[in-house]
Amino acid sequence: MEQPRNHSEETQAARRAYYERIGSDSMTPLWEVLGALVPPRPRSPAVPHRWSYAAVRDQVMEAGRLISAEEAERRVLILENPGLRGQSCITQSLYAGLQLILPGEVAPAHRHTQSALRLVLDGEGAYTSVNGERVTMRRGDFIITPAWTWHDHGNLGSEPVVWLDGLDIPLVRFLDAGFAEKSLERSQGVERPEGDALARYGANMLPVDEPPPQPGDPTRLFVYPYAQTRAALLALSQGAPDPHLGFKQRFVNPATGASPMPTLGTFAQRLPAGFSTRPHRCTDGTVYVCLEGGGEAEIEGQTCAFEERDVFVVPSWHTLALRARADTILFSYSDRPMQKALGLWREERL
Ligand code: 1HN
Repeated sequence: MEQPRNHSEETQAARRAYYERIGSDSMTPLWEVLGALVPPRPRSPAVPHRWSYAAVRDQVMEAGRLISAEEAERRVLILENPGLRGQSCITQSLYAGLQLILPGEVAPAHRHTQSALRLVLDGEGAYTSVNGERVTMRRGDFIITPAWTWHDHGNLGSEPVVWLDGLDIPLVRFLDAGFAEKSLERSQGVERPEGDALARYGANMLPVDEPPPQPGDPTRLFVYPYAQTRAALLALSQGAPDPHLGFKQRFVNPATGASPMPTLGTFAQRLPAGFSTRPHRCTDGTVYVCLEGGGEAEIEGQTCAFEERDVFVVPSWHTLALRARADTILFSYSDRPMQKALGLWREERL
């Protein structure tokens, strides 16, 4: 016999009334949300997006006229994913921002449990100080401040300096594991000469008596100079490119082979002029920065052109194909080490 139509309406009404009653006891039915909670594949609310450096540079410089680095503590324009506005995120787990420091300014010393990376984009003469050692920031240099390390920045030069900050802020917020502390000193005292960490940890050697690092320890090497990265990528380019990635390397803690910091994976990639990658997708939503050259990123069929210093984001499980107009070098970062540690990371090469 056919079910009377009003039976199903009655059922629906009874269910809604039931949901309201259990709602007042802070409960809700799983069966209404199960599909969204356990999707067959990632469905990120993040969207692909590109920030053209040429288009935003004036706005970054305007911040320099409105607030000092000292007053701001960090004078940064956050790059917010258009699908995640108001959350200070570029992906669900990652933060990105453009930081400006003017000649003579200091961004005062502090430390926090969030891990940070810097990628120098524009200008010369700034330094960052990490646990008592300064490093001069040159264009393309990749510098890290691991969790709970003291850090401050200054500009001893004569031009504005801009870099990209990448942090694991959304992840640490999600875990409710954030601590932060301001130093009593504005700038850290210099404890070691510039270049000490690079010589000690970044030259295929370790101090003879130093105990081996524990898994998950951040690298003691905190600067990865662009000159080295670039030379390595160029030397590799004499071989055949990977059809999906071009010539792509990951940065490591040279003492362990793990990522420089436990939460952030960082990569450098060269695409020769005219090269197109095959489409590829992976579960780590990734922030790309174009250091040299330019081209197009096709993300889920949507084309986005990029030039030097542009930043673009590819959300989780979005198919990416890259095309290089000129010889191109890309830096990128993602949460891949966390996903790998948890057995979650997947990729698909199409
Ligand atoms: C931070 O410490 C820096 O040290 C930059 O330059 C951006 C965003 C949120 C929290 C801490 C820096 C930051 C930050």
